[in-house]
Parts: sequence; C-alpha cells; structure tokens
Amino acid sequence: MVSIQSKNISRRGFLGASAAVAASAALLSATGCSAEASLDAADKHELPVDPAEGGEWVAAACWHNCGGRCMNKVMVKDGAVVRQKTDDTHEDSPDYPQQRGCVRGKAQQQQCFGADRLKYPMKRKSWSPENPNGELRGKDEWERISWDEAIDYIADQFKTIKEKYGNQAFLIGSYGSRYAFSPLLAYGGHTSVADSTSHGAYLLNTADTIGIPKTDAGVCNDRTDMLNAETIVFYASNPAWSAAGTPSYHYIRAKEAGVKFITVDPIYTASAQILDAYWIPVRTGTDTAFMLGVASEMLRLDKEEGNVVDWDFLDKCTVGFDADHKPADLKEDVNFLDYLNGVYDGEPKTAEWASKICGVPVEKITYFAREIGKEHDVWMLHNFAAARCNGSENVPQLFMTLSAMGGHYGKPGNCSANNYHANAGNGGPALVKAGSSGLPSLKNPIEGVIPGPQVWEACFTGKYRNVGDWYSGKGAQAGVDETCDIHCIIHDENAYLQTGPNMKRGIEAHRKMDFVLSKAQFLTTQALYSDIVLPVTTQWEVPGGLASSNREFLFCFSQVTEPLYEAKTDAQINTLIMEALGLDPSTVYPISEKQAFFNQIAGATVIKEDGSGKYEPLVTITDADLKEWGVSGKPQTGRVGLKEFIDNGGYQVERKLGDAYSSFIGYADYIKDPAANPLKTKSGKLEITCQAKADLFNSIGLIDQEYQPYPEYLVPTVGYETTFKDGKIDGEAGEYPYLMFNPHYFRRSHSVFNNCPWLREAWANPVFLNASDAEAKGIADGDTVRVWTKYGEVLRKACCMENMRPGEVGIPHGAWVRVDEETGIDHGGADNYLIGNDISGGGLTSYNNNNCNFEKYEGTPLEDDCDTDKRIIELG
Ligand SMILES: Nc1nc2c(c(=O)[nH]1)N[C@H]1C(S)=C(S)[C@@H](COP(=O)(O)OP(=O)(O)OC[C@H]3O[C@@H](n4cnc5c(=O)[nH]c(N)nc54)[C@H](O)[C@@H]3O)O[C@H]1N2
Ligand SMILES: Nc1nc2c(c(=O)[nH]1)N[C@H]1C(S)=C(S)[C@@H](COP(=O)(O)OP(=O)(O)OC[C@H]3O[C@@H](n4cnc5c(=O)[nH]c(N)nc54)[C@H](O)[C@@H]3O)O[C@H]1N2
Ligand SMILES: [Mo]
Repeated sequence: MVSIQSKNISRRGFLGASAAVAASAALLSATGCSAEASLDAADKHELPVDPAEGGEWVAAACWHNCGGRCMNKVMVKDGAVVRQKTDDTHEDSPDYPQQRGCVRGKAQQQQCFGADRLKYPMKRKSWSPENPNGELRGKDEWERISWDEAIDYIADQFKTIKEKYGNQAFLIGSYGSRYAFSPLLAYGGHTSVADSTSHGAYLLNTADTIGIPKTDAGVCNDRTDMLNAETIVFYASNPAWSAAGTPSYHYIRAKEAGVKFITVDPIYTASAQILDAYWIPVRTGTDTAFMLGVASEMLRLDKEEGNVVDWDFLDKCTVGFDADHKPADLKEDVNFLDYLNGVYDGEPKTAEWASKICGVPVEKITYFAREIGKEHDVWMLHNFAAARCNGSENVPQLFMTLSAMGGHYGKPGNCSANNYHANAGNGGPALVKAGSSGLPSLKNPIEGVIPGPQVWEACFTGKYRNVGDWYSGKGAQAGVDETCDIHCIIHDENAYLQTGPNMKRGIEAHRKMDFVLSKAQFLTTQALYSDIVLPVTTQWEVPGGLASSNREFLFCFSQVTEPLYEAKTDAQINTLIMEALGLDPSTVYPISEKQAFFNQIAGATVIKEDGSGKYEPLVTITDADLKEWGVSGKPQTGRVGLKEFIDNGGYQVERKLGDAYSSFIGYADYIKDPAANPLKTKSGKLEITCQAKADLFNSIGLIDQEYQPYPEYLVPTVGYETTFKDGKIDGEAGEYPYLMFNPHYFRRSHSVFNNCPWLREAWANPVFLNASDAEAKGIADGDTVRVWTKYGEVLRKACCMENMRPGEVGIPHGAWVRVDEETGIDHGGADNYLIGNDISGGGLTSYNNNNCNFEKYEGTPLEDDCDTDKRIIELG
C-alpha cells in the first residue's frame, strides 16, 4: 500500500496529494480487507526506492475516547502518510516508559485517508424543507450539494424551527453539557441528553454523599506504590482492553515483582490472563449481593480468626458502620451492620445468600473476604462496568465499605480507586499540564436535560423527568417532570443514536423529525439517519492540539495533512453556520485555531524538580517563534524549546522509583488527620450509612423504590431476577433467560474505528457465548447466532468461550448498526439495538444486566465484517 501511494503521487500541493492518497486508499479498500492483496497489487507497479525517503515525521493526533492519548507518529511525504510509528523519543524502561500506542492508533492512517471518508456535503434526496419524507431516513439515496447550499438549508431550518417551536425543539444527542454544539448555544440553546454512560452509579454525586469522587484519578496512589501491595484487585476491570496506554505495562511489572492479582468479572479477561489472576466469576449486575456476602464473611472471619476487619479505621474514618457510629443527620436509627445481620428484613446477608444471587461459590466469597482483610496490603481497583447496571446504585458505597473494612486507604501498598483510562493505577496530580486554549465556554440557556433511556420516547410523548445534567458539576438532582416538543436532532462530536440506549426507537424518533443534521467523517449511524451531512475533518487535518494523558505525559499533535476533499474543521463549519444565522462568530471563536493551539502550549506547565509541588512554564518561546507562527504571545523561558516540544510530540516527566512523585498516596491527608482534612460529606467522613445519599436517590423518583442510607441490595427492574418467569431466582426460566452485557471492545473506541479494514480483519466482533451454553443450543464457534431482547434482534458469529461464566451473553460495545429493513434484524451487532428504555431508580442506563435470548440462526450465514458493509460514497 505504501508503494502504491508514492507511485500515485505525481503532483505536489495538497489537492493533488490528497486526491492521490484517497485513490490509493480506495484501492486498498477495493481489494477487500486483505493487506496481502494490496501488496500483490503493489508489486505490479515496479516501485522506486524506499518510499519513506525524504519523508518527515509528524506527531499525529490519537484523540479518541478510549482513554489512551498515546504517542502516534506518522511519516508524511508529499501529503501522504507512508510510515507510522509510536514513541521512540527515549529508551523504554518501567520507570520511564515509552508512551506506546495500540493497534487502533496504528490503523489511524486508514481512518484519516480511508476510502469511505465523506468527501463533500450531502443531502438526502427525498428531504426538502417543504416535505422531509422522514420515514425514508436511513433508506434514501444521497446527493452531493455545495457548502453554500448546505449552510443555507441549515440556517433556514434553524430559523424556522426556532420561530415555530422555540429553542427547546433542538436536541443534541450528547452526554450532558460536554459536547454542546456551539452555533445553537449562540442561537439560544438546545435540549440536551444526560446519560450515565461511563461512570454509571458513580455519577450519583458520590463525592458529596459517601465521600468518594466520581473520577478519582487523584485518589489512586502513584503507580510505583503498586509494588508495595501484596494483592491488586481488578473489580470489573480489564485494562488490557479498556485502559489504553501504559497501565498494563505497570501491572506486568508488579506481577513480575510478585504482586498477586484477583479479578471479579464474568470473563477471565485478557488482563487476568496476562497477570495470572485468581478468578471470581460474578454475574453481571449482582455485585451488591456479592459484596454484601464478602462483608459478612469478613466479619465472620474476624470473629473466628481475628485481624480481618480494621476496626480502628472504621472508628476513625467512617460513619454508619454500626449503631455506635451514627451520623448526626440520620433520620431513622439504622446502620449497615444491622442490615447485614438481617435485623431489618429478617434475611442475614450471608455468603450463602449472596452466592444464590451472584453465582459465585461460597468458598470464593470467603477467599475474597480473607484476601482483602486488614493484614494484607491491597490495592482495591474497580472500573465502572459494575456500576453501569440496573440497580447498581449502591455499588460505589459498598465498594468503599469493603475497602474501609480492610483499612485499604491512605497508606503505602493500599488504596481504593478506579482503574480507568490512561490514569488507571496511576493517581496523583498531573505532573505536566496543558494551558488553556483561550476559547470561551458557552452556557446553554435551555435547561431541559433528558435522561438517556427516556430521550427517544420523549420525542414521541413530549414528556420526561429531568434528573439533572450529571456532567455539569451540579450532578444528579431531584427529579422534575418536564415537557418538550423536539423537531430537530443534531449530531456533533458524539454518536448518541449509536451509543445511547433504545436505538430502535431512536431510529423511529429520527424519522419523525423535521430536520436531522450530522457532522461526520464517514457514513456513521447518526449520519445515515440524517438529512444533511457535513464532512468534518479528522484531528489530523487541524492545526494541532494538546491532549492530557497519564499524569506524567502531555501529548502534542501537529497537522498531518490539509483538510481532505471538501472537509472543513469544526470551527470552520460552526463559523459558517453562525454567519448564516446572522450571529457574530467571534463570540465563539475570538481567536484562530492556530492561536488556540499556541495558547495551550504557551500556558503549559510542568512540576518543578525541587519537590515544592509548584509548577513552571514548560515550553520556551522566542520572538522568532511568535513570528514564525504568526500568533500573539510573549516570549518565555521553559524547560524545552518549542521545536523540540513539537517534534517530540509533547513532554514526558522522567520517573524513577522513589522519586518525589512516588510518595503520592490517595487520601493520605484525610487518614492522617480526618478532623483537619474533612471529606466533602456531611459528616466529613466516609459515609457507610449516608442520609444525603438516600435523600438524593429518593428525590429522583423514576421508579417506585425506597432507598436506605446504607448500601442495601436492590432488586433491579431488569437484571438476573427478571431472567426468571416470575422474577424469583431458581424459578422457571423466563422468555429472556440470559444476562446481556457490553464489554468495551479492542477493535474500537466506542463507535470509532468500526470501519477500519485492518481492525475489522484482526477483531471480528463476535458475540461472546459461554461454550456450554452454546453447545446446549448446537452452536459452534463461527456459527451465525441470532440474539434478541424485548427491544430488538441482531446477528453475530459465535465466539464460544470457556472463560466466560454461563448464563451471560457479551455483545461488544459500539458496532455500527446495519438494519435489514425487511426483517428489522440488525446485521451489524449493535449493542444498543438490543437495549431499551429500562431505567434504574437513580436514573442509570442499564447497560450490563439486560435480558436476552439466543439461538443458532438458520438463515443465510452472516458475512465477516471485513468482507461487507464498506460505506464508500461516490456521487461525482
Ligand atoms: N450499550 C452500551 N452503550 C454504551 C456503553 C456501553 O458500555 N454499552 N458505553 C457508554 C460509554 S462509557 C461512553 S463514554 C459512550 C460514548 O459515546 P460517544 O461519545 O457517542 O461515542 P464515540 O463513538 O466516541 O463518538 C464520537 C463521535 O465523534 C466523531 N468525531 C471524531 N472526531 C471528531 C471531530 O473532530 N469533530 C466532530 N464533529 N466529530 C468527531 C466520531 O466519528 C464519532 O461519531 O457510549 C456509551 N454507550
Ligand atoms: N478499546 C477500548 N477501550 C476503551 C473504550 C472503548 O470503547 N474501546 N472505552 C473507554 C471508556 S469511555 C470507558 S468508560 C472505559 C470502560 O471501561 P470498563 O468499564 O473497564 O469497560 P468494560 O469493558 O465494559 O468492562 C470491564 C470489565 O467489567 C466486566 N463487567 C461487565 N459488567 C460487569 C458487572 O456487572 N460486574 C462485574 N464485576 N464485572 C462486569 C466486563 O466483563 C469487563 O471485563 O473503557 C475505555 N477504554
Ligand atoms: Mo465512557
């Protein structure tokens, strides 16, 4: 492929180069997904010398939400990418690791230069302002239109809809205020969506209520402290797949140093396999039961053998464990210990009780209880999958409770934190930080925020219950019934139709709209169901930017190519729309994209080497730099020169065992002196019984459920219980007897990369089935399987696994939906096509404990993803 590219490039200049690259990418794709085929083709071209000769390495963005922000470098020659590599700025060592990228980052050249890039603005043929012919969305043909036409249509629609229905009629599929669409913010605002997505129950204001932050990167200990642990627990966590960047490397080092790993997960994951972890195979969505069983066992073992429960810690640092530690604001005299012993409901939460619900054998519950006891140094790490379940509201409080019972807070070798994204297992303040871009952040004047599971239904009923904008900083709020009248959906930097629940209904909602607009790089799900699609650049086509990674690395990427075809940057598109609406774009973009990039660099800071914890400027900037860049700013002296910073692709703080940064221990101040360093909770302590939590949960009022201040077991509205006919465990199997969950998948970052031929070939995106469950239905590896729920059905090929517990069905997260319009079956394997509008009492989307059924599919076998569905659009 490399050779074809260079052969094809005969002219200089970006148009020539980008057209040539596109042509070569098309060739690659036209030969199927086989790299071999394209190499064959290359041979026939009698190619010249090393195509990389004379090329230039550029640090290239890897901007997706997999949490990595790893180093990615590409060799650019005549506007084409001819090589790709990762971090080689310094020797690799566990102390000072290279920031190596993964296979997704390395496939990014196929993404930027993919044959399926959208080339120009497009309009759906049957859509017109007079008659949207909405039912044809997703089935219609496309026509090429000019940018002028596209912007005119959009401005006209925005004006009409605002006039007729007001700004509430615009809906941005998003995750609260994170991904707001600036032209509409400047034009009076829009209704938003708040989905519990990543953090699930940890979004329920856990810092204010029970005392643990939502995203606690700062509360995990520094990574080097894991060598002081005896045991590291991975609770619902598979960093090898879903914490991109360096985390797995650090864990392997810990393993080699003799640290023991335990995994609590329905799958014996890739991480567990590399680390030879002890496996506790729990049913999805039943973690509260499991952890209650563990708490009971810890108490029993403590009584019988001693030294399992850290009573001192519970006494000093927590409230509400027992009757003697009652928080002052408690409305009723209740406590966790009495609940555990069955005082309130006559049901002691023993290991036997727990085992029936969570499926973990009693002896494994006992094992876990002993291993996390007070005598052991334990890192208790969770990721959020267990909190992305229906009825998982109490998972955060209970995980904290177990950590507190073992005393695993605030001392070397011990911590309780998440294991999320690039900072997994690496807490503490960032050692190097980006400056601010200088771009203003706009407020949304419209307060309507629809909870994810309700949003598409609300497009029909006009009703929803607002439970707050979870990402806004205010967090979850008391529920308020609201009305809306949505006429227009806009998809900007999100894929909410694909990544939000209730997709099948979402498609119907899209078909009901007056107007649907997407910015897109490919014919993504949201683009497919739109009326106008605007080609937006990838981050390889913008002036550059900084991206925070793990605490020791700040990534700086530069422009790789001019915008391809007719694509424009987000800022350019938003500016055009604002101008057409008669708004002043300078309120949103007072400075150029280049200036914004420069500001981030000029304002970047790095921790001083003197151990003071203070920061100093990172990058030296001279008058000549300012001139060369054509930006405004002041010269300054920093640690590295501007050119060096850009060429290196950022800056990494060199680490050594025992350095000043390794002393970071989460919660250390609090544990040392709880009175002087209170937490944000009412009592200032970790609240094992928490009135504020119960009050918040009870005020949300989405389902008829009364919540207690202690972390009680909640029977989910959809979950293990509902796999039985009458909702009673061990009763007769129901219509949907399996639990369905959505592991975040290696091939993609959510929906991104789904289309890359190389990744499609390497990662098939099957359905994960337990081998004996599959055998019982006559299903062998590779057979086409139909999976269905109350809400939708999909086809996937079977991957029959010995290393997944029975009763579970894993549908990898983020595959693009591909609906067969005749049957309504999705051939793409979209997770959210199977998920409906079930909502948990706290407002949580029920991602990981849905109910489904499956069978061997007797129709035409499914093709491999890499042999099908190439969404290449050529309209001439
Ligand atoms: N069933 C199920 N659903 C889930 C989850 C699950 O576990 N199960 N997980 C949830 C989680 S944790 C998350 S975080 C969400 C993620 O949900 P989303 O944020 O919706 O997911 P992405 O696929 O990352 O969407 C990013 C979109 O932005 C586009 N894009 C990329 N670069 C640019 C750019 O420069 N400009 C513009 N305008 N667009 C760009 C991409 O093409 C892509 O369509 O999904 C959630 N959904
Ligand atoms: N490659 C890749 N990496 C990603 C992403 C991606 O899309 N692709 N997305 C990124 C984002 S935004 C996020 S939020 C994170 C998500 O990261 P995680 O929350 O770690 O993602 P998952 O893979 O859904 O779940 C992790 C593990 O939890 C297990 N699990 C699922 N449900 C339960 C349960 O109910 N109980 C228990 N005990 N275990 C359970 C799964 O089997 C899996 O092994 O990943 C990030 N990293
Ligand atoms: Mo996420």
